[in-house]
Amino acid sequence: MEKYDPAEIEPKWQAWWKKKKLDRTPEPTGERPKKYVLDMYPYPSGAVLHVGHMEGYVATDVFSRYLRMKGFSVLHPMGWDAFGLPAENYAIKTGVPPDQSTHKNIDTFRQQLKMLGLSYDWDREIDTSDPDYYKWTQWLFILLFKMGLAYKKKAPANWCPSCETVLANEQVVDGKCERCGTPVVQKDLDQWFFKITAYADRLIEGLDRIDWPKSTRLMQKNWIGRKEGSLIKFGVVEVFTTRPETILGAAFVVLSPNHPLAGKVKTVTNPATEKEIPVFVDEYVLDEVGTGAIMGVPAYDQRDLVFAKKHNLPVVEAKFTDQVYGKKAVTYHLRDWLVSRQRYWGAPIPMIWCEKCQWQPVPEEELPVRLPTDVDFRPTGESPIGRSASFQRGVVCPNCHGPARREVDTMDTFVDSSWYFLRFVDPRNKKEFAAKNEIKKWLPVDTYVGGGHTVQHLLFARFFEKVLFDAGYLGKSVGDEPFSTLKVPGWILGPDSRKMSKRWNNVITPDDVVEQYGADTMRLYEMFMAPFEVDKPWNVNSVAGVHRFVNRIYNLSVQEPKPTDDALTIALNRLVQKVGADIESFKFNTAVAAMMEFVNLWEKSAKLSLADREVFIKILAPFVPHLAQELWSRLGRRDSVHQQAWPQAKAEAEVIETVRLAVCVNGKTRAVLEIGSHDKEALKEDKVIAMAQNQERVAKNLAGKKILKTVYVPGKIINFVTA
Ligand code: ANZ
Ligand code: ZN
Repeated sequence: MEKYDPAEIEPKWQAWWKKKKLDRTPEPTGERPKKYVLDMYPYPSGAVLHVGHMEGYVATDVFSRYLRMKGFSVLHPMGWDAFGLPAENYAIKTGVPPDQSTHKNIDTFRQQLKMLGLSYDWDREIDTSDPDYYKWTQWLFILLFKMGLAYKKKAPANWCPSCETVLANEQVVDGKCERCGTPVVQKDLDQWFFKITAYADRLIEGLDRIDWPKSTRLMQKNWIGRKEGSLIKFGVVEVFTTRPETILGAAFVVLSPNHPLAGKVKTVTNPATEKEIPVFVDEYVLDEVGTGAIMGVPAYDQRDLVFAKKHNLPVVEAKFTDQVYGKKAVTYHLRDWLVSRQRYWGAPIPMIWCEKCQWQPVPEEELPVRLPTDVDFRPTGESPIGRSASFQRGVVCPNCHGPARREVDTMDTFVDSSWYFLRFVDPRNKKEFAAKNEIKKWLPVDTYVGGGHTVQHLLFARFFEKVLFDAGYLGKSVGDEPFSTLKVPGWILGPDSRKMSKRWNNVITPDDVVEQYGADTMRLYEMFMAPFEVDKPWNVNSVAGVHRFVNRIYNLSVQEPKPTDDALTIALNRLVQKVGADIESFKFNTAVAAMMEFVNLWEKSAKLSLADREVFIKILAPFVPHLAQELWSRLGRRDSVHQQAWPQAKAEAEVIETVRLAVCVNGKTRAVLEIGSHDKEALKEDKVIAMAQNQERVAKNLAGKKILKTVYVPGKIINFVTA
């Protein structure tokens, strides 16, 4: 027999599946209900995907293959989050247009995913930088504009001096640009915003209706930061407080450094005591909370007490008052989403400025507004598209047909990803972003898998879903939450337990692993290494161990089939149950461990029938699809193992047969023994005889007699012949 050779069998079966169009999405029906299993689509950067990126992709593949075998129609698509700064920065450095470098990267990523045998429906592939896609991103922008949810205003914006662009609040981490780490400064700029704050309460309320990790839901809730309290005027300064009853003790007012009145007002009146109190400016008062101004109540608020001590301010103890000053108010940490970017490689904002008619949306029939190619990418703080000669040619106001100018900013790439899951249900539609019946058929996404993006993508996508729901594009059955279940994979760390990075020289690529061991080993190892949600280092020895396991399966499978022994029958039945349940709850590692235990037993007994081999191969199929297909075909099957039904586990009692033994004394039945067929120990001859002699009626009949002969016919009878 030849050796297990993944380099030969993996491409062979991939080609066969492709020819058979196995990964096409079948129509859901009453008997074959839908499941939508989605990965967070990747950003095709210049680097290759490393093994850490693959964990989620392998998990959704195992899950999707399992669901298909369970009789579901599974939508499992893949695409590219293709716009974004790195491609543009690369263009600035090298002169290679972003369009070219991005598509080269996409080709590399696609090839890497295909190499792993991931069962995506490639007919549905989408690319957000394709005009057929961003036409609809622009259309959605206009929809929001028409709904009063998109507006332009001059506002202090987060500005990254290095990237030379504005950033959303969500892209500023600890005061620094999330991408390059440069401290962010505030700059007054005219910017487009989406009114996500109008959905703040619904974004909180919906969190109770989705099956997401608790920590993710909590982080979203805190980010939205709803607080109930009062707005109270201390002269010209309005403060926000959650404890209005403490106002008698308010001994000073503090403004945030960016408050418009900071440094301008020195003293105000406490409306409850009518006393003059001083006004300070300090960083402990945050811009984004309430009004950016507080009343300092050092007797009851710890932060205020610290501040008062530092500045030698009085600590006034006063009784709580129930008199009402000011008005009840709810404040949020969430701010409207700043979506305009002064960069090139994104979807142009489809708006036209006319002095007379102000902002007008580009008429739908003129979409997409294409990205011009006659552009010098170098960032100057103004949008590079502003320097295109072609972009403004012949532009007139859609309303009065007078002279007008296009908006030259592009959209934040998070706008592209806020609706891509909707496009997958109908990716080639030329007339709508997706047909209503396709939306109804597939949404919501049943299982969404990916890491990070807690308060960016995952919040923005929920916002879009609510807007589209309100606009009538999603029916009641779809609802206004896009992702029913969210699973977040842990990080795969380098062998040195550090985050994989070029800097540490600890990056492991799937390409190298596949070359050494094959895709099936790589897949199985990633599922085996640790629980899905936890961070875990790559372990070179464990990969080799998993590879030996795969080899053992291959070698066992070419042995002569024999009737399965009872112990193995029971173990296999348990395996069917366990692996199914574990896949459903994303406990892939324990599923693989159970398969290993089974293989140990199989090796020991070497007795597994043809039918039971088929069962075992079916269980392997979601994890090691190529090997399973190979073994399946070696059993003489001409069809695909991936189109078989998942085996049905039997109740334990049905699997364990009972061996009934008549116990006779001199040919007369005196008792019947019942022993489980799996209990090999109890079925041994000496054990059976001892048990038989101990039966009450047998013992009575044997009392005082000498046993001349004991006849034992396994599975049938024991006869004691006495003198
Ligand atoms: C007076 C007061 C008295 C307050 C008291 C609290 C306790 P929590 O409590 O976390 O929900 N606050 C208001 N705006 C702020 C800002 N921009 N930056 C920092 N702190 C701000 O937060 C609400 C409280 O945080 C508010 O109620 C206010 O202090 C403070 F015994 O007002 B309180
Ligand atoms: Zn006009």
